[in-house]
Amino acid sequence: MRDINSIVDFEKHPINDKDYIKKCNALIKKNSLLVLENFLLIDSLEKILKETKSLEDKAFYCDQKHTILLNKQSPDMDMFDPINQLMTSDKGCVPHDLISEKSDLNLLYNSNTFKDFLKYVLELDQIFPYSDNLSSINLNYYQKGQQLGWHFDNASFAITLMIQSAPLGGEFEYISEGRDSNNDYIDKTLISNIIEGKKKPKKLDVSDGTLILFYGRNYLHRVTPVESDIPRILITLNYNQEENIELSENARLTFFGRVK
Ligand SMILES: O=C(O)CCC(=O)C(=O)O
Ligand SMILES: [Fe+2]
Repeated sequence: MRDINSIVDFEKHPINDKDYIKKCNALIKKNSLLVLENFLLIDSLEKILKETKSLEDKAFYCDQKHTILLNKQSPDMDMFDPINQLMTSDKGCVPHDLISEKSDLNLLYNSNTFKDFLKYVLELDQIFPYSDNLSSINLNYYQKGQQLGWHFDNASFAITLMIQSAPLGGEFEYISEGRDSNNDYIDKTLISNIIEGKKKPKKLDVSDGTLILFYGRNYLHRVTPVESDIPRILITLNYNQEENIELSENARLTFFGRVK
């Protein structure tokens, strides 16, 4: 029987150990993101890679322009206002309902050990899956030339698993300041400088099997266009702080091409 012990490398990442959890909590508080390299055991990483490859032809490729707040452009606002400028995203996505129930991804996503680790590290009371059948686990494919434009997430935290990084391009870039969504604050000058390329963002070099936790609602981030023939494949594990939440129909149509 496979369980979380066949998926996570507990020697490197003892996610059920109090001291390790405390260390991870301190790190994410300090850096605004937590990078756990070699989180997946090699066997599990290979199994998941095979699975993502077998589902690749089912991916829906969005070709949408959006603002950094993931909205449509407003005709009532200056087109050059950084929160009204359009960004391009054209990655592909396979939604949750196409992933096998027996997949390591479902085992990990539903594991109480993993969920408890996330709750303690992110200081959340509870976390729940999405109640629609598409949004909880997503396989993301970035083919040559494809990207995810600058944005802030709608969700307060994001959890990603790198399955196949691109040899060229497809880099995760971010800044760890610029917005305080609780206080409705956005630093437009900083954001404009980043979007225009006048100020350099931070860059993460992410290796295969790495788990990343970050506060994507407050930190502007993007994935640069992939430049290699080998696609970038990344999984997002999506939870909510409340029960019975569905991703909006509009977002489902945009990212999955269908609502159910
Ligand atoms: O692909 C990534 O590394 C980031 C994904 C992301 O930012 C998102 O799905 O909102
Ligand atoms: Fe994001």
